Amino acid sequence: LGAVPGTAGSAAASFKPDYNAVRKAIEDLLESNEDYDDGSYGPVLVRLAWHTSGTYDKSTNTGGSNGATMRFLPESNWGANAGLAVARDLLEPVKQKFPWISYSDLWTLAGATAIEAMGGPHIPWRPGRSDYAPDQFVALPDGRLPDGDKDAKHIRDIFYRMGFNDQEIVALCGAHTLGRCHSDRSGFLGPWTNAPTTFSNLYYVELTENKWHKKKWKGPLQYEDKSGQLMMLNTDMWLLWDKKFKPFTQEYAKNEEKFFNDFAAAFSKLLELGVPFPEGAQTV
Ligand code: ZEM
Repeated sequence: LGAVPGTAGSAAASFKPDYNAVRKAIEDLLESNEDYDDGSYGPVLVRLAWHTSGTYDKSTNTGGSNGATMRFLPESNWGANAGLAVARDLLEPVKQKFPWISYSDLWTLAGATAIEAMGGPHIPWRPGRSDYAPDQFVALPDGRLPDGDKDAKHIRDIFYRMGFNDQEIVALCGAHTLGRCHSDRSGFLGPWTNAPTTFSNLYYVELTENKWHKKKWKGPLQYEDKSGQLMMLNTDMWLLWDKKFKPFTQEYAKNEEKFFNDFAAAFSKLLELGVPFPEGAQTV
């Protein structure tokens, strides 16, 4: 038996962590509050898993989900992380019930579990992350996560830094089929699709088939459709405007199975960036 996170000594020899029980506890939370947003905490849990992982820089091997550094200032207060306390607080009772799991494993497992529970693909996930103590790490510089009002160059700067290619970028951004923007969090407003609690390829279908124009309002630059109900960020529009991104966007609009496979691979990779897994670590 390998090292079990959060345990020490001989007790570890007989202890077998039950990740299915943790998954079940996460699933039970998803629709536990019908008044929250569109009736599911799934999207905000996916965003937590993304933001805890998306700080990774491959050239310095810093950032990523290992450590769960978003528990601490200044990262907890980054503008990009506004609203994610909702997701962290939601998971706190699960951490109390299963104290042997690290926050970093729990947050990433919650994202993977939520994707599948909302109708998406199974996300291969392995345990092995550990949490840093507050005095055990150097705080990351702000600015590692993308800004929605920027262009294709910015998207590539951010995602190439993590080690992703153009196809993986387009696949990952399909997560915007889920959830919505909140004016009190990012300043942007509205959902990308009419089914924000179901994982599907609808984001690419809307992007390629709907008509998008700049929203006239006092808020930040964003696009809206004719109904005014659906939105796209500037970065979303660039998945259509950039000639290298566009073929992937079109392919995913036509082929949901291809999207599911590519998303599962890219999201699983995202959750593992920079994690020092023990040798032979297996998916659970
Ligand atoms: Zn998002 N995202 N994201 N994203 N995201 C928001 C919401 C959600 C960008 C971005 O600025 C924003 C990825 C990529 C990128 C999710 C998942 C993933 C919001 C709205 C913004 C502004 C936040 C708010 O107001 O609550 C940008 C610029 C991106 C790349 C260029 C990737 C990759 C994701 C996962 C794989 C999800 C699920 C949401 C919805 C959250 C919610 O609370 O409903």
